[in-house]
Amino acid sequence: MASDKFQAPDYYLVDELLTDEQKLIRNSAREWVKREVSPVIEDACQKAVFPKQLLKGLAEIGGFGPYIPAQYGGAGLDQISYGLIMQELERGDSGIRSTASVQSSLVMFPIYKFGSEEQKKKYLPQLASGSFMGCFGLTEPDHGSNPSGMISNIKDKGDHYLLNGAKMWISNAPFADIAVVWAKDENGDIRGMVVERGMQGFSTPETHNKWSLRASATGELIFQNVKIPKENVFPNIKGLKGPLSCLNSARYGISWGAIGAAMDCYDTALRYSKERIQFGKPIASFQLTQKKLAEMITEITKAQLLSWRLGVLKNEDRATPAQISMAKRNNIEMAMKIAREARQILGAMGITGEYSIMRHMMNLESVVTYEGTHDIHLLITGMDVTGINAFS
Ligand code: TGC
Ligand code: FAD
Repeated sequence: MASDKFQAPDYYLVDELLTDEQKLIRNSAREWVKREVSPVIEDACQKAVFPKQLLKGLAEIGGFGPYIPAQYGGAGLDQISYGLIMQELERGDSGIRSTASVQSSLVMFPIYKFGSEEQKKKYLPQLASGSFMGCFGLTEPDHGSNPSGMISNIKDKGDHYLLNGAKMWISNAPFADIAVVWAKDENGDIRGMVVERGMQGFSTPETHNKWSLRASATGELIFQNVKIPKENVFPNIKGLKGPLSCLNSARYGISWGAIGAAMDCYDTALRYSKERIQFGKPIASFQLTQKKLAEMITEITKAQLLSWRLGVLKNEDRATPAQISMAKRNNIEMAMKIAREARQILGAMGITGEYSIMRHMMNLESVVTYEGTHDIHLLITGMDVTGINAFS
């Protein structure tokens, strides 16, 4: 890949809305991505391997559990800092952001929020340092948008539960040390639990042949009579609101992440358009190129303000799930459109791995689907404003 010349756009001086600490955290993540991610990501993506050597650095920049309190090994940061880290990571690659999102919002968050004191002490510090990696099993082969229909189940066997079922499309599954898994108990209540690699009957086959998120490892979780010690089940949550609360946190982070991908595409296209000469002039001098660039920076600016405001509401514990859905949906659609337009500005060069745009474009096809599809988030907004459920 060409050397990383990224310069972050900030048309409305959104930086002035950030605290010094937030800027410091954002800048150190930005520098780390430039130094460690950009030189290796294209190759990892082409080879479809997750660059595991990045895990230590990800932990050091606070990428694992940024808002988990320091007493459990987290960085104890606020929600805007969390969002900014996700933005910078996805500027590098959605797969790197995915790994951090899953570890932070889908593994550490539920253990912190719903776990026993013993579970918190056992897992959180190791997850924060990256010496333990986690994954999150909600989706099943026959239950994606509708997780309440899940068939994975636990049966009470006295001193332990017996877990059976399967989860599909699970980020980080192939290498995770632990999995936060959601399954129904004998009363039909959804329960959360920690399943550890090595437990008999638990396997994690990798999913191959993806055209998207190639630098992220995706797999299945298969449970065949897995003995789950009772102390591994979360004591403080029952029902679908457990996993959905985790999704609120991850979806919020993704709304920032999408801005990172869009900024990278815009910045690449802007620079290229000033350098590429056709008909004796830089292509940036043609009105149609300017229209594309002007619309991109407008949409990026709107998305920055949306996520920043959502971050303020999250810090005040006032952000609603429907507000989060709106930001996730809007910002990903924005990033997908910008990736397509930016790719056109680069002409044929846009399809090569010399530039990051096509990689972002392909990645965003997963991002628009996971954590609730584009249409599911639209229906969440529709239900919020009308009071009528159009899901079923
Ligand atoms: P519904 O009847 O509406 O709700 C059931 C209970 O949950 C509560 N609830 C929420 N609680 C917290 N946060 C939310 N966002 C919540 N939404 C609903 C609700 O109040 C109710 O509570 P209670 O106390 O009355 O029991 O549920 P439903 O079955 O009708 O489903 C609603 C729907 C469709 C919106 C939901 O199931 C949904 O969001 N579906 C999409 C599934 C999804 O997003 N899956 C993501 C899997 S994880 C993933 O993709 C990780 S990718 C990671 C990466 O690599 O970055
Ligand atoms: P379906 O639910 O079958 O939906 C197919 C289509 O039907 C979509 O367009 C959808 O919008 C539409 N649809 C469904 N219901 C309705 C309705 N009521 N009204 C209108 N339209 C509807 N899951 C995890 O649990 N953990 C992970 O770590 C994880 N990582 C992932 C990584 C990748 C790379 C991918 C691609 C997915 C991952 N997922 C993960 C799964 C993801 O959350 C699901 O793919 C997603 O929730 C959609 O489910 P589905 O693919 O089964 O699609």
